[in-house]
Amino acid sequence: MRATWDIFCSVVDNYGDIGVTWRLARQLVAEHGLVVRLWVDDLGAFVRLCPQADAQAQRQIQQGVEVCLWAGDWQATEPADVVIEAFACELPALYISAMVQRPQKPLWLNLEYLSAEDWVAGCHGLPSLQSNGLSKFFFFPGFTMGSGGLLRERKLLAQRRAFQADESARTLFLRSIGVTPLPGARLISLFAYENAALASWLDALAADAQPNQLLVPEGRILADLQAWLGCAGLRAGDSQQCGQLHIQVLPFIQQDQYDRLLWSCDFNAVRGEDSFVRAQWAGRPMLWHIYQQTDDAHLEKLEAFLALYKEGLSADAQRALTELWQAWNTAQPVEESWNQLLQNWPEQQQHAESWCLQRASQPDLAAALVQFYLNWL
Ligand code: TRH
Repeated sequence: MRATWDIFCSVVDNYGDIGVTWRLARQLVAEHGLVVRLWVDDLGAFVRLCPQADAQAQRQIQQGVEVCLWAGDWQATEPADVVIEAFACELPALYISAMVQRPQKPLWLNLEYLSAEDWVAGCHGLPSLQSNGLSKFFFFPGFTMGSGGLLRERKLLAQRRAFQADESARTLFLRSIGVTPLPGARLISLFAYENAALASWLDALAADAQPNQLLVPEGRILADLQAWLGCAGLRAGDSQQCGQLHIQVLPFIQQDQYDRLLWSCDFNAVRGEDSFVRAQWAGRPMLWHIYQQTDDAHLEKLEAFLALYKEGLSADAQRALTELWQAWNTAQPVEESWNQLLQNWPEQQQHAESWCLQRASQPDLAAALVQFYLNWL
């Protein structure tokens, strides 16, 4: 009998919670043949990522995953063999009671947020005994061997490499989302939260010696973009030219298309958790807008990632990268650090590819979860 898995996702905000759990659910079905239910408390957010889904359906099958509405009034449900609460969301009390009563107890996992901090490897896989007698295990995604790894589909890198080696595939894809690559232009994607540093980056791109083509999926950064352009009401499809900078607003596209956008670009500005990981699999230089936390806890996470990522870069390249990422995440001007980064561009490109390859030598997160379950049995 195939093992059954329940994944619980509470959408706190934006698209990271649902983005990660939807990706994981699909991979567990497609690559491990598991029976997966994804419980989501906000189908509206899910429909944004999976437009063919029905925002009203209590239950529906999408790409082999049973997507269920996690409603406030929980109906009795037989728990699965493996239960994942994503990002410490709180499971329904009735469901937990059913887990306790199940003759064969389920494996209960808390899938945590991604962090490069040192302590992650020490906490990954640890059990926490609950008052009801069940153990809940902490499962930490991460960048180093002792962690749970990163979400990466089996064929992802082969697909990415084939795509990047095929200029016509890139052109065709870009055309399918309404983009015509401008000759000689550096292609950049921009996905970020509100960011006061944006104006200084746009200034630098507009004053550059090389043309820049900036693609901006609709989202939270648009207000800053409009403020810089001095316009309002920007929508998908709109474009503007300012000096050497051509800006185009894109619609929010599906995850697979977004991957192709990242693969197509020379540089990707990403945010949160999932787009950040996908940019790493693109093997191209990137800029991370980390999700802001109270007490600036996110800045420590940023430093922890930078410490890992910059290993192997020359001193100049390290400095440019660090200064750019720090300025971007503290709303400071980025012109200088951006221009410095351009000074060691080939090195940054090579480094992005070798970072990607090193991370890909670790087991992926879905495979690590399955292995964890098998070891636990
Ligand atoms: O949207 P995010 O900021 O999400 C999150 C949440 O805020 C969450 O609460 C927080 O804890 C976490 O970040 C760290 O960023 P993220 O994680 O990159 O998720 C975006 C998802 O949207 C990702 O799966 C990629 C997808 N996406 C598309 O499918 N199409 C698009 O056009 C774009 C721009 C993104």
